[in-house]
Amino acid sequence: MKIDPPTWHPEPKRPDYTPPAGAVDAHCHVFGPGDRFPYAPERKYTPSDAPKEKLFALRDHLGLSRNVIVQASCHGRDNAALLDALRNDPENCRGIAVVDPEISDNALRDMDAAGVRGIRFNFVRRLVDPDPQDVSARLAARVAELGWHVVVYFEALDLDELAPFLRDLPCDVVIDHMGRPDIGSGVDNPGFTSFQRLMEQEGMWTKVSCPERLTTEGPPYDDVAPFARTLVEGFPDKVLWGTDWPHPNMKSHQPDDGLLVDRIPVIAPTEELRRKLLVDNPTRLYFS
Ligand code: 0GY
Repeated sequence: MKIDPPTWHPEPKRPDYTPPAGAVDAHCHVFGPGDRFPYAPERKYTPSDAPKEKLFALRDHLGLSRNVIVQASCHGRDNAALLDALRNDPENCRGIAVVDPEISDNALRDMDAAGVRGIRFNFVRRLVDPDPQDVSARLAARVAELGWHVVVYFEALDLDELAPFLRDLPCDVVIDHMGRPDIGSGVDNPGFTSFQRLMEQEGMWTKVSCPERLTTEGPPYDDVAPFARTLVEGFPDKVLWGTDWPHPNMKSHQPDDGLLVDRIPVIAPTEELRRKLLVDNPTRLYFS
């Protein structure tokens, strides 16, 4: 499989906005290096290596304190690269794994000790062949016993079909990238209204991340900001923020992570909202 060229900006700016102490990048990935942590045979893309050292250097450069590293589809259900990163900085890193439904209790407990706090269900068909919902529901019940939660990734068009499944999960649910709203049809579009209705349920969270992927205009992503701001203001205690570094699959441009940090005051216009988004909420979910 052809290796994608680097999808991240080679020299992100140093942000003008300074995040508060303890700020968490709650959505980022590590890729490889492939000679040590091979990519999954069933992967739909092969990224350039983006190892933990690069992620940690970026965290320092951006003025962030902690990372939640999310297993991406190119590593399938082999969480070795993720676990290696977590064990390298246990104080400041937590992880979201993707696991085989038949995984043993012991393997789950080992992951818990390494800092894993949830599993990801990916329903984006260009990335994976999703498991049946009943299989995923059984797995969610098992990890709920560890106090873990579920992270879900889906496209806005799949929301209606997935909502009953998500509502019934026996644990907190964190929805990636605002449920990938259709930015072109405006913040009042029915899909985004349904999404906010789902968010009203206790235990539903979302990441106000990925403007670079959702935008129809490009940087500085002014078209995406009203969606993120609506969620930050409407659900201030249930929103998380992340860079999505190293931006897998991005083809239109290499996002500047410094710019993504500079957009935080636009989507979270008060200091209190920013503290909740960057520190209080992710600390409650991942570090306490
Ligand atoms: C993201 C987005 C993408 C990729 C993955 O697991 C993945 O491969 O999540 C994407 O291509 O939209 O969250 O990083």
